[in-house]
Amino acid sequence: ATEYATPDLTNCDREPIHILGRVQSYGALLALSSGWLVQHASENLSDILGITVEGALGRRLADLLPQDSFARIREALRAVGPSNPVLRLFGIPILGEKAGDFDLSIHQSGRHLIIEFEPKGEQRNGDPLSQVYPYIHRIRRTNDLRAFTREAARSLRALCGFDSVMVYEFAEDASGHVIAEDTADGERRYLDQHFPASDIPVQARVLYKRSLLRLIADVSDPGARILAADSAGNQPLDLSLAATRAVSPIHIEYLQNMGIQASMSVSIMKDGELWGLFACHHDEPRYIDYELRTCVELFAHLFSYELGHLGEAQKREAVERSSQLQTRLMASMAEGRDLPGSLMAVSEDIRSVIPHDGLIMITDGQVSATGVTPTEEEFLCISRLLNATGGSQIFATNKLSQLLPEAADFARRCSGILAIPISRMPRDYIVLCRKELTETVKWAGNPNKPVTVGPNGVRLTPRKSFEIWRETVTGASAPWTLASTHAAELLRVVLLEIFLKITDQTAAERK
Ligand code: BLA
Repeated sequence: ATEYATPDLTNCDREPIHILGRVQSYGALLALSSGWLVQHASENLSDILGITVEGALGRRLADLLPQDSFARIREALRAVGPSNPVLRLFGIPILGEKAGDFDLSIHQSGRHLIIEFEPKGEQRNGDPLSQVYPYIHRIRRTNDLRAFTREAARSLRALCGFDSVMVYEFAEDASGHVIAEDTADGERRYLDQHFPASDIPVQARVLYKRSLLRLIADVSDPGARILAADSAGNQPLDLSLAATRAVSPIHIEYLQNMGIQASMSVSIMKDGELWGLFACHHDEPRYIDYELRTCVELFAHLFSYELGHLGEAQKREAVERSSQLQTRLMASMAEGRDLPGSLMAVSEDIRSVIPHDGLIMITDGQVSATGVTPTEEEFLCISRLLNATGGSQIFATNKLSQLLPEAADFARRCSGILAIPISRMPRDYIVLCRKELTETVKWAGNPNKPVTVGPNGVRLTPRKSFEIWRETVTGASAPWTLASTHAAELLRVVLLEIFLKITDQTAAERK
């Protein structure tokens, strides 16, 4: 068996969260051998199904469940396969001491078939499934990421009834950022806050690509151990896809320090990668049944699909905007302005396509600037770096001082540059500058809110997380996204064309 270190705050990435051997109290778990014999059972089996663990281990499933229910499970299992790993059955009647309807989640885990049972929740008002499409249509009417995610947070909160729903977007370095928030009391909690990569460690991010939703219904729930029959061997069960999996105690402490009692998160995927999460908080314990969770998952799935579409639409819009930019530049030059003058005149348009804090342009050794930029002297230092790196391609960095130690002195004003070569002459560039990220982002959480702190101390509080994130981004600007470098490439082509026209014109005038 693999050896795992005891998890602590320094080795979060190594906590084996998929084999912790516990379920949450809201569901019971059985693991069966290929011959339908019960090999593992969670200790709360009698609370949930009215069957004792001793009475279940080593028995056949068919002997434990009503014939009809067993038949439905066996029938449904035909649909399970690699492309459809988790089977869901809603409202299966089970007789006996705990008689009632149950929601079941069934999947294969290594040699075992895992079946989880959750008593069906109380009758809900309305039908959440009927709401999913109307919500998605509403989201579709928005056309920028902010409005899009805000609408999604609002819809998801209406669907799941949690006190607060956030949209958390991962950055390239796996840190994250709350880009939308919708709360029951309208109070802002974490909107615009950044958190370090370690708050959602790598093994969790990998797992969340396979298993899209987790509900932590009550942070004070001790959960139930999973016990094994003597014949089961001592390999722990892989619970990666288990709906009732109990989560990392370190994370539980984080949630307790946040002052919330229930948390649910749902993966948001884009281009096959984990783009972000819906993070839902509740100030009281909150359980929603598997069928409603499936509805939430479906919503997130459709949202992910729409997010992909939004990305495509934004790319088309960037092309459109750069052609408008070309028209505007040409018009400005036709009015008799030179290129630097014209570019300064359209700098706002450039900013709407590629967000930046300042713009510097160097042509024929002449420097012009607008916005927050390095000084001319500092810029000469940067241009030496640019000239040394070749020159006909877009060049972007969000940590200038790593390449240019002198830049540490003016990092606050300019940590990131995106340089666009603008003629076929070397050494002519437009350089877009970005301030250090920490200059633009401040802690916005309520400073007066009392924090209760658990055994691992303040490290597991959002405020401390924010400070740790700040340390990791000292000397860095917001990264240049793929969309930005793409737009810069379009701008480069536009400018090249303008240059060609100017050269043609001057040649014609000379004749
Ligand atoms: C998991 N951490 C998570 C999850 C979230 C966060 C959303 C998914 C589980 C869930 O739904 O609750 C983090 N939640 C946040 C953040 C916000 C939020 C940033 O609401 C911001 C508003 N966490 C730490 C440290 C460690 C750590 C220092 O802060 C490790 C030492 C671990 N977080 C950790 C682990 C998991 C986790 C191990 C996985 C839990 C699991 O699925 O078992």
